[in-house]
Amino acid sequence: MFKNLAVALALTAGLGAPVWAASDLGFESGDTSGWTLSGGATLSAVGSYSTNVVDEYDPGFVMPVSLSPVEGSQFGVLQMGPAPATSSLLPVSHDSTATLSLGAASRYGDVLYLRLLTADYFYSVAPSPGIPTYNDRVSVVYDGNVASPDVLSAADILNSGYTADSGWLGYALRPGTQQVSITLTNFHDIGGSNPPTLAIDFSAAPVPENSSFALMAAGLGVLALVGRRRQTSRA
Ligand SMILES: [Ca+2]
Ligand SMILES: [Ca+2]
Repeated sequence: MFKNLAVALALTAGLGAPVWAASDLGFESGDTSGWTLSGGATLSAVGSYSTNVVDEYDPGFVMPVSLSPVEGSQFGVLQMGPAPATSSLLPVSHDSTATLSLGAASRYGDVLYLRLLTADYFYSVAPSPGIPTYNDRVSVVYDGNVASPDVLSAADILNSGYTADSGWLGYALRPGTQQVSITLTNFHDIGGSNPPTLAIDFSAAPVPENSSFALMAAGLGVLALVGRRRQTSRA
């Protein structure tokens, strides 16, 4: 019995080290090291972020937003690279991508938070009900599985009212996820660009502390001991 208890304690002792399984996603280190950027994307770790979201096609629209982290004291702000020049009257698109390989695979209960800021109402509302194809959007691909991304678009924001801010939306990370790739897509034409901005944060599933494991293991040990004594007294 004591041998079993010693093995159980030895096993649980090793669980103490990485408390947050995928903490780099929460930007708590205060930097963006580990992320790979493409398409001219810029990514900043910040404690707060304030801006006015504007719309070139609706000069009367100015929406101040002020963001705070969902979890911890830092979050990420992903912004588009410059829009390539175009003389097109029809919308053309460009992408900016940020990719992170997690240090430890995600676990059940881990949540990725995204908050999309975009006022690309021109393509969304005219003609009603809009041209969804041309919506500025963000798509998230897990472990290279491009067939099933999570997608959030300007139309999703518009559908919830006349706002340019999606609010923080949580996406359950699939257990075992080791790579997250986030792509912002901006549609623009000769009239303007109106690029989207994305805030990113993360909350990890709580991990039982070492002392809880030790208590649990000790409790199991007592139960085993009681069981053995009962067997012995019967014999
Ligand atoms: Ca955070
Ligand atoms: Ca746009």
